[in-house]
Amino acid sequence: MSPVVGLIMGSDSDWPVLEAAATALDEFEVPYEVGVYSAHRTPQRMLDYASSAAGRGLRVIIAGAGGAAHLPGMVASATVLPVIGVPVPLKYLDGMDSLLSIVQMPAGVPVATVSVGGARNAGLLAVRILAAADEGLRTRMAEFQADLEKLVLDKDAALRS
Ligand code: RP5
Repeated sequence: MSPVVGLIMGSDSDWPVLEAAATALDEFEVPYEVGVYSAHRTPQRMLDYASSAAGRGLRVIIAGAGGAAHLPGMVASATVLPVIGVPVPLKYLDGMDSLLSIVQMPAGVPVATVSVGGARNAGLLAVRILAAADEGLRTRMAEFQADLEKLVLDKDAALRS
């Protein structure tokens, strides 16, 4: 199946964090593509990717980057697709630099920012965005949420017993 989610990152060093988004997409059998597109090191390649994404059939882009994390915002500026930004924590500043670089977008150019290192939620949010127009995915998301609830209730029961 052709990919509907673009899962991109500023460096291959971001992959250990971004992999959790891929796992979430796999769980819902959502086809995606993966790639490294650096806002600073390969700016034209990044812009080409963003501007061609919708035409190639992508429907959501997940973009992760760390430090001066300009990738999600720059991609959002060059596509009409929803962009989910994942702040990748690096060695210094505990990911605060990544978070603030991604979350503080100017009005008119939205990026849906998840928590620092929150790639799993980025994958799940991409599924929800797709599910808005896909009843099958909506059903599976409802089942996923029911499973989450059951997990908590089971733990609660175990604690009380
Ligand atoms: C950012 O610079 C990347 O997203 C990565 O988080 C960070 C460091 O990249 P490398 O020096 O590990 O390639 O653009």
